[in-house]
Amino acid sequence: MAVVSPGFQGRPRSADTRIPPGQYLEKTFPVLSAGPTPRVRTETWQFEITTETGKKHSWSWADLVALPSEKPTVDIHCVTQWSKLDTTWRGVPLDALLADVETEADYVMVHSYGGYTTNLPLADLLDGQAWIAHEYNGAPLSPEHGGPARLLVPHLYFWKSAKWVNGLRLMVKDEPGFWENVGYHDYGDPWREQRYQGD
Ligand SMILES: Nc1nc2c(c(=O)[nH]1)N[C@H]1C(S)=C(S)[C@@H](COP(=O)(O)O)O[C@H]1N2
Ligand SMILES: [Mo]
Repeated sequence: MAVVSPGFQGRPRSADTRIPPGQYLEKTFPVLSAGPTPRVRTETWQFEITTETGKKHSWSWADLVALPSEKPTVDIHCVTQWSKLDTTWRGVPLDALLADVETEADYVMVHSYGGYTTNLPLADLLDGQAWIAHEYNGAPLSPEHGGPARLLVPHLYFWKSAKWVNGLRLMVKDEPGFWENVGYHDYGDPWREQRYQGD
């Protein structure tokens, strides 16, 4: 005889259905940085996209904030097992920055002030899935969370969301970034628990 535990079907589809496997709900906003926080001034800030042929496209801070921005509210998932729901940002969608970039490349290396790097497929930066975020919770993004601007790719583990971002290098072949080089996954889908290479 089948035993159905009471309440199973009536379980609210709330927070728990938005927490990927192996994650717990975090209410604070932890800071996770592999090194010191670089102090990046908007006066000298630059964002540069380099294609596989070496062609460069660059934006100053004034260029960036002049572009139409969006206000995504998204859930974020760190590989150290915390997830945070309904975080609110303002940022420029990568679609806008990549619109005039001609490329045959399928992969991207994201570069940051301070030397951090992370790799992901180009497709994961397109179609409204990723932003150069410069506000969090209605205020300028703080330095410890990646200010003045960070990448925000909420559908992948949060190590892909490079803080203090300053450029993208388009790659025909995938290459590992900072954490990927020491065993973290090249893609990092939290719903498939792609924490480490081979997962
Ligand atoms: N430049 C840079 N970006 C980074 C990191 C870093 O060490 N340096 N850490 C990554 C990791 S592991 C996570 S979980 C998030 C943490 O972002 P937060 O400190 O804003 O929570 O940033 C990611 N981006
Ligand atoms: Mo992380």
